[in-house]
Formats: sequence, structure tokens, C-alpha cells
Amino acid sequence: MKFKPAHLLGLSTLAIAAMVLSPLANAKNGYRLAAQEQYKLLDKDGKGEVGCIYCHAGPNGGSSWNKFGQQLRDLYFGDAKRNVGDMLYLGLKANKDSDGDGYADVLEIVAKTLPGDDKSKPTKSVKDLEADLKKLGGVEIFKPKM
Ligand SMILES: [Ca+2]
Repeated sequence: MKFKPAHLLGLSTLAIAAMVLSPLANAKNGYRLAAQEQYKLLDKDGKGEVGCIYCHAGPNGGSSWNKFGQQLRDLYFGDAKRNVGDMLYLGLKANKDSDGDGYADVLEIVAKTLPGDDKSKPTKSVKDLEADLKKLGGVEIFKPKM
């Protein structure tokens, strides 16, 4: 086969597409895994995996966020200075109730419910969850590891 410049162009286009697309996919999964780890959402058996719905409007992620995700996103580009660990921590430290269901985001993390979905609510009272959080060590336990 005779070498044609078009072959080279095709290959480099493929290589560039792979380079551009794969870190993007990993970065997105990275946010999800970072939240899972830093928010201590897996139980002892490794169950309770975080889905995209934790921060996004839909189950498959994409570019629309729920109110909790939007809050984190604003922090990412603001006070957290594009540091994912700081973003995740500051999002809870702000002590907001993103979905307006009566439970602060940090209490929903403790209860393992969705802080961006008002239909996902803890079964315990706010008072009991606050006591649980205090026993765990307070919001500081969600600080990023150095
Ligand atoms: Ca809430």
C-alpha cells in the first residue's frame, strides 16, 4: 500500500479525538468518585455507590445540575479555586439546604439521602441527625485529605 497523506490525517484526527475525549470522561467520573470518597457514602460492604443524580438533574449527568450540584459548581469556580476537595467540603460547610426539604446538605450526607432532590429525605429528625453529625466529629470530617 502506498502511503497517502490522508491516512496520516485520519490517524492523527483519531489520536487527537482520543486524547481530548478520554480525560474528559475520566474527569467527570473523578468528581463522582471524589464525592463518594470524601462524603463517606459507601458502607462497610462497599455499597451505596454515588450516581450522577447526586449533583446532576438527570441520572446520566450532562450539563444540567440540581440545586446542590449548582451550589458546588459555583464554589468550584469561586471560593474553591477549581479544587475538587475544597469544593466538596465548602459545599457542606456552607450549611445550606439546597433542595429546600428542611434538611441541611450536610445532614443529608450523614443520612445518605440526596441533597439536591427534595423527594429524597432522611427518615430521622433534624435534631437526631445533628446529634449523629456531632458524634462523628462535625462537618470537619468532610475536609479533603491532604
Ligand atoms: Ca436538603
